[in-house]
Amino acid sequence: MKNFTSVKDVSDIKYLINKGLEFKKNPLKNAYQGKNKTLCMLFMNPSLRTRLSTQKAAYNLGMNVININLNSDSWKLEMEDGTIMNFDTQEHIKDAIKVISTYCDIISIRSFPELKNRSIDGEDKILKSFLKYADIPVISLESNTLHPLQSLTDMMILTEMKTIRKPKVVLTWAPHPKAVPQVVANSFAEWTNEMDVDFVITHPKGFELDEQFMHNATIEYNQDKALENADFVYVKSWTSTENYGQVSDLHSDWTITKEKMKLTDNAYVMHCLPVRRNVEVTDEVLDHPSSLIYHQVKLREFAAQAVLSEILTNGNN
Ligand code: AN0
Ligand code: CP
Repeated sequence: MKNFTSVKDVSDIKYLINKGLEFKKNPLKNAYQGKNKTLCMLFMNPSLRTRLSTQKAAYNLGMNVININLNSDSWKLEMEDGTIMNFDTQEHIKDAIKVISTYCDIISIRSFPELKNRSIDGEDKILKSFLKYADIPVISLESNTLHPLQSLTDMMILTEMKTIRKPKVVLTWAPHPKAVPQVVANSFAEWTNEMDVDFVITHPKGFELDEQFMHNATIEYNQDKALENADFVYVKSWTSTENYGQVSDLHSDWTITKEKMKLTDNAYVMHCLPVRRNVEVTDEVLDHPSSLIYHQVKLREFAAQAVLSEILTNGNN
């Protein structure tokens, strides 16, 4: 594996999931694999989990880490090719990427969508610039379109918590006071479609996700019906597709409550965090023993470690 930006970069998903679960058992089993190698972590947006877990994973492999908040710690970057740079931006992204490639061995980047124009966000221009100009492997820490480190973690959990029968996994939309990206939901769908599960997605009309990641998932507009007999309920808010980037109706009856969970088959609850408590999901659901939210946090470290270790092994092939 050279880059990690989508499930498409992974040739053997089961192998990568199991590699992550192996690191969970023994985080220091390859403690020197990354000795004298440097991971650069670039953030254009806030992060708590991705920053901590990826950095910790790199340390578990003996790597050095350089963390930069792009646009505040460095020069203001120009993203468009061919621009006459006599305005606000100070350095072209292609020069910045070449500089980082000179000093580091793996580059990782978080760049959220702007949520102004869905088709422009769908182009994932910043990540593509990294793939184009970097001379070293690239890892997405959540791009305009996908969040593969989160999704790999979530697939590790679906694997680890196997139910007796083929599990029913429900991805449900949830209310949020602000418009948030469709990225985590699309990414969860992209990966879950590779798993042997019964996959149902539920959301109000007008919140349709990206067709290219839906495959055979069942779309059910009635949340109660979708939740029936679920084994896993994955909760996430995402912006309306009809009114992209806007919150015109909170749909507060979509909050996941204890009553809604009674429709399921004692399902586990998952959320990537950060979560708006008592808006997306109630406290009693999030703090119930069947909530996996902190388990997801823990496994983020080992998902990132599996990815870094694979890239350290094969990234230059
Ligand atoms: C971000 C998102 O939905 O993409 C990050 C989640 C990992 N969340 C929010 O913006 C609240
Ligand atoms: N789940 C997740 O990626 O969290 P952060 O945005 O805090 O990194």
